[in-house]
Amino acid sequence: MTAKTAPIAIIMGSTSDWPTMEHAANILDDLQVAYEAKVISAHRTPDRLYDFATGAAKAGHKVIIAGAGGAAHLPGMAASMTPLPVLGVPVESKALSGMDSLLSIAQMPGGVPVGTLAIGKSGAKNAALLAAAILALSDEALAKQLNDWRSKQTESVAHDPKG
Ligand code: RP5
Repeated sequence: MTAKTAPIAIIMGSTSDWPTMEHAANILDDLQVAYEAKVISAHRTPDRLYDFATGAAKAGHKVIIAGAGGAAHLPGMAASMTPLPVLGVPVESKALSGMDSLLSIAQMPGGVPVGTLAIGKSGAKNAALLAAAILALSDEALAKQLNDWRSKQTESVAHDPKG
């Protein structure tokens, strides 16, 4: 059987981004959406970035989740080389608590969009939920999975603050 390319690619600038980006992977596991996770650094491995981004659509990916911290150029540079939607996750940096990452990812020039999420874990989770919602537009089974996930989340919220 030919291996099918995962619809979602999760890319990140460094292995040090994984503790944040694994929250995106966990959501996709819950939703049973296939993904590939790869370390691609805009600065340390520019050729790897070029090869990935220029080939991502042809390879069969549908949405790219890109996480990076500090001078976080990975999502924007990926977006400049692919027609696929790119969701950027600002990873919390040590020096500036992720404000540098957030601004680097959000402040794209008009014409090259990156859908920018919150800094850190919430951003990674929401990037995965948004990526799944994009795929669910043309996938009824996934739309149901996503609705079920949201219902479970709603049910899990306590009424009593003391637990
Ligand atoms: C960025 O630099 C990465 O996305 C990471 O968040 C940050 C620090 O990388 P390391 O020095 O931990 O490899 O490119």
